[in-house]
Amino acid sequence: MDIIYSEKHKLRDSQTELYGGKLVYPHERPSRLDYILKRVSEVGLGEISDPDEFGMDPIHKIHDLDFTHFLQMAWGDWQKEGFKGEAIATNWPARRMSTKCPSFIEGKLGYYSLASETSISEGTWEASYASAQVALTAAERVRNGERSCLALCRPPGHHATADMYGGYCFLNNAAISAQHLRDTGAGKVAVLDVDFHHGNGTQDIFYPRNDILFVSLHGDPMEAFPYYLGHADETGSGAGEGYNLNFPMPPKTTFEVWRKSLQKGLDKIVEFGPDALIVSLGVDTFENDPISFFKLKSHDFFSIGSDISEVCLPTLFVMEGGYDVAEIGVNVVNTLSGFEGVFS
Ligand code: OKP
Ligand code: ZN
Repeated sequence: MDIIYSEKHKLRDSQTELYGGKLVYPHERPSRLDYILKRVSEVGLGEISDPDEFGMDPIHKIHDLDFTHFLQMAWGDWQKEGFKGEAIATNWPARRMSTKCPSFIEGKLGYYSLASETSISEGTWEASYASAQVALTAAERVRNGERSCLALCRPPGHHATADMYGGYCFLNNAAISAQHLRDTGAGKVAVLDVDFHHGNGTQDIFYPRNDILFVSLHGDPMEAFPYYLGHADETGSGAGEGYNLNFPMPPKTTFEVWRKSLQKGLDKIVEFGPDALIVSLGVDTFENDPISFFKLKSHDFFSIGSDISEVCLPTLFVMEGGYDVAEIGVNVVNTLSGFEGVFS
């Protein structure tokens, strides 16, 4: 399987995540991709290429102009005020408050975010932009007839909405590539999100639409981030009714149980009959993931890959989460090896 990768992900190396009331070195860190690349070369998964340049146009098919402008300016605006740490949102337009966008950077951070754990730091925009180009390049490979391609995106994207960042995400790489496939000939696209966390951004972006099906398997939002979206009764709006499918699952869910949801999700995708499949690939369902609560084992990821391959669709894998850094390479590559029919 071909792999698209940009060194520019390293430009995002935030030093602070607000976690358990402390500022810790972020779970979403550059070494995640080093471990994936190491495993890719150990098993000879495929050839690694740099992304091509698609510019801002495909990004603006998904994200608002004022939001991407904010992301580009935020670190500079924050520094200009003389703040010493990284840019962290500490206030939001909560229930019954005004949704007018403030002019001061501290107000803007809350306006354009959905959570506080994700600091904006130097290079965050440049890495996020490169991450989207990686996804677009991989989408082009699949469009041009490759059976599958892996977009080694970092930062991840599935929590980002049209106008909000958070949950370690800034630009929604899966949504950008789904829309790109639509705009270049695909009539219907399915997005299957197997990351531990609900893909609230992708759901929100495509919620009113019937040309892009969104299916997500995740920790029940009653007990897991992003908390305020991802319930089973969220099925789409208007013309999009019936084109959003959530499988929230409880703490300690095993692969045996998780796989039954996967099968139902895949059945729905087959029934939908898309021209391409995008997999938001998070491996934070792993039993030792430090911030998640499912119990999947490393060998289970082979089966995830082979189950997905059985729907026989051109498939774009877009990297999302996975925070047991030492095992992330094995878990990602097992998934892709299973997809390719290689079990070892
Ligand atoms: C990003 B992705 C845990 C809080 C978690 C952010 C999690 C972001 C996950 N107590 N906060 O979906 O892997
Ligand atoms: Zn996740």
